[in-house]
Amino acid sequence: MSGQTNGATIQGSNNGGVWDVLYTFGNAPITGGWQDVTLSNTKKYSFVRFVASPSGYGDLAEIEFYSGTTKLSGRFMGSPGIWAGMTSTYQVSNTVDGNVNTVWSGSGPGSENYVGYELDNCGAAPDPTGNTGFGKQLAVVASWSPGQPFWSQTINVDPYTDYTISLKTAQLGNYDNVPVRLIFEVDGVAINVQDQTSPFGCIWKKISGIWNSGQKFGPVKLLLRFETLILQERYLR
Ligand SMILES: [Ca+2]
Repeated sequence: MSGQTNGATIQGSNNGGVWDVLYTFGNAPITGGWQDVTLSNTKKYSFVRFVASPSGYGDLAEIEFYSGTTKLSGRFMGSPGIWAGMTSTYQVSNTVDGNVNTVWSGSGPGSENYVGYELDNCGAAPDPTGNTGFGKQLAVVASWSPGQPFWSQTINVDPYTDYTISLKTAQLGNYDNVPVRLIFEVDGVAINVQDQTSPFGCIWKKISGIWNSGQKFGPVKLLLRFETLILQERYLR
């Protein structure tokens, strides 16, 4: 197994298509049992996987991914090829069945053999407090109903006053890279505080702007809604 592992990699991604190599296995002999590999990435990822070397078939008995001491979980992803078609013997899910005596082996050598996860909640859920700024954190689960408001609040304003309105946003999954635009409204009219979220999961982006109250005085309704931009994107193709 040692020779076949030489050149295997651990990779991370935030869209499931473009992958960064986080670790490359050398030719150190592997005598069986668990081998710990420490990853030095500081970038956060929503996908992680093991990819076989050019001569490798996978050949793993078990694999686990951790962030610190937290074992990561998510949607399991494994390559479909199975050695000699022995579905019940060498399937890729053997790598996560908790049994060190069951092994995965792909149908042929090379990087088409992979096993990993699309991680729940961005793996180690990203924490925006590392950024500058202050305020309460609001978690919103949005529906697939573009244009529908998903948050609103009535606030009291003074006339002809600048108000800074800002939020930080991240999608907790990849969602096929669908761009989403977040739009603030005041009393039903969109204001100039709006921008597109990152289409990639787990990437925080600040959306901020200044709204002048003009003649408005007293309570106004501040509302946040979103639009998906997939129709425009298709049109542009
Ligand atoms: Ca196993």
